[in-house]
Amino acid sequence: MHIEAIDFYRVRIPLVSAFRTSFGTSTVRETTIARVTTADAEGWAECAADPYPLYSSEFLDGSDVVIRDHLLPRLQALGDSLTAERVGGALHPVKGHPMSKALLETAILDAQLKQDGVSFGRYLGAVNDRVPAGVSVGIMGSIAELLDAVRGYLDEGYLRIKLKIEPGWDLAPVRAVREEFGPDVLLQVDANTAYTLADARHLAKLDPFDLLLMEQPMLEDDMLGHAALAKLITTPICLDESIGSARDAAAAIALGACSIINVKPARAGGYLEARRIHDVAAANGVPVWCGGMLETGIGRAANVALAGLPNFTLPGDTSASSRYYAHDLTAPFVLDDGHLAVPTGPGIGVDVLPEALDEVTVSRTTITW
Ligand code: NPG
Repeated sequence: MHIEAIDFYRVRIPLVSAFRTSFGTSTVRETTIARVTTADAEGWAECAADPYPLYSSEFLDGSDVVIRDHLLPRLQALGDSLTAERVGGALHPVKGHPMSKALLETAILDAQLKQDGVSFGRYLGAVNDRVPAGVSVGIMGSIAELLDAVRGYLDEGYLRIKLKIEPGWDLAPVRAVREEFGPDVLLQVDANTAYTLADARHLAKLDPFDLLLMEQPMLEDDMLGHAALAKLITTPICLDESIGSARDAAAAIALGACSIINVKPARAGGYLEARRIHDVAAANGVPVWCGGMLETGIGRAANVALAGLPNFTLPGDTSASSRYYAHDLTAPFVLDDGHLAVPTGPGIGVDVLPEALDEVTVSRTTITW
């Protein structure tokens, strides 16, 4: 592939409501959007890194530097032999930085697929043309506020509710949601690493609430801790932050550290490794679901395509655009009977709206190849 230029847009997009997790509160989504230009196509992707290294060690300013000084030169060295499938190998010598690598690989893959007239879904192996949508509900100031939010999402048609939890906001919100909305609501919790094994007895108190899963209760490198916790509680453990590769997935499954995996392409360095995680999990009979990082329509489109693969058997954090944004950067993703449609056009299958992008762009850098 012959790349002519890559543009990087730093954008700041207001969220429709504040989103609080155990690692911080966001009111604005700040991220980097990349556009790869070739003679025949434009490829788009979105970086999942936040301005602060709180979810993972990556953060946006660091991502700018690693892309400019360490990743792009390695891709430029490939010349016209560059393909999306070669990105991972070319960037492998650079340790870490999966979100920055994913940004480049995904934008290049989008351009390549648009040139070839193939959709992300077809390329990745999606078998479903629509995917069930769940929603992630942040930590709130009160139980009443939480119940209002959950009621609103259920009324919109969301098929699964995920509650963010942390010490001090766990049993009470789960109990309240179960009492208010009954046992049939698909319900799960996400701790974003906020607990330790010393909390096992407390976390076991969630067992009677028949949760689908408990996501990432402990630190990302604590595979043995998760394996120990899995023996002490009956709620299935799902790993997110811990799973950066198919090898991590294989190790976690073999150790008994999880029985479900949240697949986030950005955390794994891109959609190709994300597909390998899916495949390893499928081979071991471990279901997966697609996570979210507050993506705009650009990242959401590719996630929805991935979520169409056969072993994505649980509803993902693939919510409608309106969950986060009043004005998305693409035509909005909308819920239809609790589902989102997998885009069918070439590449990510959605167009970026130039005026919407202009509106939220705070700076732009162009790299000519
Ligand atoms: O629906 O896009 C979404 C967000 C789902 O809760 C969600 N994401 O820990 O998984 C997470 C969390 C997150 C958001 C993590 C932003 C990092 C950044």
